[in-house]
Amino acid sequence: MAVRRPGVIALFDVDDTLTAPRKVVTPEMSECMRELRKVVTVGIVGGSDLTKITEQLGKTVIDDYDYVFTENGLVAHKDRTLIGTQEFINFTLHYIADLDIPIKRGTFIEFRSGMLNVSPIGRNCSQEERDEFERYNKVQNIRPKMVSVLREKFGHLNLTFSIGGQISFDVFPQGWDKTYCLRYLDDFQEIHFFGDKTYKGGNDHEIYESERTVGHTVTNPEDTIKQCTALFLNP
Ligand code: M1P
Repeated sequence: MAVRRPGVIALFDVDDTLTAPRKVVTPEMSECMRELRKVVTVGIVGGSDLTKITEQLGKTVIDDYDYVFTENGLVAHKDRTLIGTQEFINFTLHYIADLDIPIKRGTFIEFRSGMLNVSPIGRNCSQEERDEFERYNKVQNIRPKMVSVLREKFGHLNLTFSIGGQISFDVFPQGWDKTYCLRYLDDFQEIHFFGDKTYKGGNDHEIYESERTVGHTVTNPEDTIKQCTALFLNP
């Protein structure tokens, strides 16, 4: 019996690599993968979700590969078990379920392009409830406490937790913060950034601190006008 080579993984795209685009895997390819798995760890990484990948690679796909990364790894299975984001979501929803706060509404986790937005009260709350939560949070520190638990538990995922707005915080891969937009501004030698949450952990922090920007902390829109006037309009 062949011994698997330690530390070696063969990771495969799906369309046009394991199957014809959107088509079902051939018996020959399945057999090849079975043989390969005897000598190295084997994984797949596809942009589609698990339903579509299952249609192509078969109902037993999570049994047939050591790693199955669907949605580019947003949903990850290792040895049949969900790891990563899904584990994060399950843990976070349990945490919110156990939270003793006066009001909870729906949509506690919102999927956005490139980030998750987590709200202990739920994004379906009314404006009044939102204002109330903001006041409550300032005293009870619900968001910072929750972030510190999640950071501790999921440190290995290299996530950034960014507290902005009133009722939520954003979670995204490191580097996918507001500095991401700077790659489109290579033509500018001087980039001024204005934001209120420029402190560590705030969602303006990274771009405010960036070497490529001159950072300005503002306290509210009136302050923004004041600072802009002093800097650009009536220097
Ligand atoms: O722009 C700041 C934040 O605004 C919203 O926060 P909240 O709903 O908590 O007030 C969210 O869109 C959040 O993602 C964003 O960072």
